[in-house]
Amino acid sequence: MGENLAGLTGSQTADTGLYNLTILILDTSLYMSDPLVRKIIHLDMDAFYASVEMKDNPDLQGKPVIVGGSPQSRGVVSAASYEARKFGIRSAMPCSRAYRLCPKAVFVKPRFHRYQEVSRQIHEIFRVYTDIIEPLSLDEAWLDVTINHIDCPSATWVAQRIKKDILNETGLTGSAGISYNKFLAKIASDERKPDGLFVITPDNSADFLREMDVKKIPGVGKVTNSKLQSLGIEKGFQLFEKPEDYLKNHFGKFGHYLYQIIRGIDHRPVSSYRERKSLGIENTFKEDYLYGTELKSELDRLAEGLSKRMRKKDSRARTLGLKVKFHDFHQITRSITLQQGILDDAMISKLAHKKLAEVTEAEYPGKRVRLLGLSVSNFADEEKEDVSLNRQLDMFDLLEIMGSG
Ligand code: DCP
Ligand code: MG
Repeated sequence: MGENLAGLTGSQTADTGLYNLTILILDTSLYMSDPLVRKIIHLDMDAFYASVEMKDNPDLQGKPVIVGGSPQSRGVVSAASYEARKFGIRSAMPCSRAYRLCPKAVFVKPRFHRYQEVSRQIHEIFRVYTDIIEPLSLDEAWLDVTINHIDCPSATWVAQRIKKDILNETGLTGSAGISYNKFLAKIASDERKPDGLFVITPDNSADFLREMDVKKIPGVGKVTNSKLQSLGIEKGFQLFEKPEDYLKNHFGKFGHYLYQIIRGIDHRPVSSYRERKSLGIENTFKEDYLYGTELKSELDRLAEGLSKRMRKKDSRARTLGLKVKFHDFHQITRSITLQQGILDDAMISKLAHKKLAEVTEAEYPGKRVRLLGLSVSNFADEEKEDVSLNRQLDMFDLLEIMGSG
């Protein structure tokens, strides 16, 4: 586990007299893997907003669903289900045009709170495997799994597990790209969408990049793409043939980036500095419990411990997370976010019991529980950071990062 990696996970043990409660403080910023042997996963959810809407409302299953403005409005499409894409509907297209392409499409208003909630749930799953997580947007993140919490040497296997966990816990599919750097992992995740998994290894990256359309390179937007086209560059091998000075003359600093990236060179670390901390507490029991008096008092104990810890740190959080590990090591997480106000002691206890009852009675009845965990996140004083979580990677980010690398 991460405890023996300096800076990866701070861990303290508080003796309560009866139980040893391990308090985890996730601080993810200090650890970085060797750039030459990295194992990176890029995970991108499929038709994210639309899939969440379809999951929450079974009437929408199998239909062309468009999340965005109404057909009469001047709004644009945020997300289109894969069924809607068959009609040529894409994100950022005016809703009026989407309606003309498919009049029977169902238009749904976005519910950002819900997407944030699902995004947090997915991040909880990521954290089971690694603390080095860099979100790019609500539905997309890079994970460095070179060293991971389950000590698994295969990043592909970890990606499969993550995809499975996401499906089990949210009912949604995502696509994973696996490679030895961020650029290649991101390109890879798009290769087999939806519900895809694609690996680019050091052995096959050169062949892959030769055949790739250069417009897929992150940072190559419409303008850069038409400039590349006017220079006769559409495929990777055509970009590869150009000398660095030629590319720098035409694209300035971005030319250096293009020169490097088409050779599969990208030393940017997965940097989790944007990730907000969460505060958690968990306990593995000496014996496995069925849902009942013992389990409820264990949860009370955890809730008390967490509240105490929050007071000490003066934390004001909005999201409560529950982790349950069953006797067969199957682990699930559930979270709940307050629309208004912050979590107080009574609320933590009430919500924790509500979620535990849902999980153990409704979802997994009769299963024995081995571990319970409670955590809080989404701290009130960090609200502004939501903007950075939502931001998309653009050319300026890339230039900045590549320039400093
Ligand atoms: N989004 C948006 N406006 C855009 C692009 C995206 O509001 N122009 C939102 C809605 C998407 C979410 O961000 O559901 C994730 O964006 P993606 O680009 O990952 O697209 P999807 O997840 O919808 O589809 P894909 O399966 O291609 O990843
Ligand atoms: Mg997506």
